[in-house]
Amino acid sequence: MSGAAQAAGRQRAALLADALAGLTAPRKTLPCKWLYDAEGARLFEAITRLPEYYPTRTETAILRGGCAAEAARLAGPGAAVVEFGSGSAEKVAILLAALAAPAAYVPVDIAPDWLGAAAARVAADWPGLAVLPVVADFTRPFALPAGLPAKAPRLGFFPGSTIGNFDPAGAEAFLAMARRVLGEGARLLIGADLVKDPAVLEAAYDDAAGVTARFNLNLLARLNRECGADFDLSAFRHQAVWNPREERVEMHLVSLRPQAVSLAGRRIGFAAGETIHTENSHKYRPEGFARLCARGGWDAERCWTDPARLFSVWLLRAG
Ligand code: AVJ
Repeated sequence: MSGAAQAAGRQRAALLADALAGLTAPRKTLPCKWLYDAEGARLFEAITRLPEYYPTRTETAILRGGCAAEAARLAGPGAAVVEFGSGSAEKVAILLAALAAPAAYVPVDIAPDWLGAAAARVAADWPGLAVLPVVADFTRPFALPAGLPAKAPRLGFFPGSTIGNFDPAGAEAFLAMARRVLGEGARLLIGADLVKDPAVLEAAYDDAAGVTARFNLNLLARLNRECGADFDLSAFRHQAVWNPREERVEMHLVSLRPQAVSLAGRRIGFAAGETIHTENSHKYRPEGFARLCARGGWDAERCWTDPARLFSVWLLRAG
């Protein structure tokens, strides 16, 4: 079997194990990382262009509106940029353009094929930049590539408010891990979505065109495709709710009727109205985010927001 086929088989086995654990628990859940197969990644790109989904365009405007330039000035010349969960690696172009003679770009992503494609694009656009991709789960400690110039100032990059997918303890653990991986004197440029009117938040995660609904339901289609499950997609509906106590938007899939689904020889029963919890997207208040960063070993050096205070971008310095 080819390496790619083996990797795909391992992925399917891990997906099935997570699905069996999550769907037989008293409160059904599926980990949000499984939302991003090829179809899920395509739907997420479509989400970032929706009128209701403000985070991507707001963060991009903040980066362009002086934030990237100031972060680049503070990081200094010859920096090595390490991006956690690089995906399509579009926003990093703004940062690379602002930096004086960046030494290296290290995109870290769990999906080897996208990582290779994104790395090749960046390498073609930035002649002379050492592009050193790392295939790794960025939520766990990993080694920086051996070819990284030892004296290059390290600048981590974690845009998109992806940190919001962690619960508070997981977010702190991620920050502490990033601090250890990047080392003494490092900086981290990180996006964090802000608490706001629940109507704005719920619309951003339940758009009128139904793209986010398709994104969420694709998780069940994926279990049908890859694990031989028999979910009837028309018997579930997408739900996005603001949880004010936890200050997060939750995505669920609601069973529209009593039903049973089969997965790997198991029968999984659903009551009418029972949900599968598929994603948390935590929102922050600036004071709370600064405290979270401090617990993870980082000092807030700068914070930028847009005029409507929808989104924030932070430059952190290793404490
Ligand atoms: C990619 C995790 C930042 O939480 O806003 C978008 C994912 N989910 N719409 C987010 C997502 C539904 C997104 N992140």
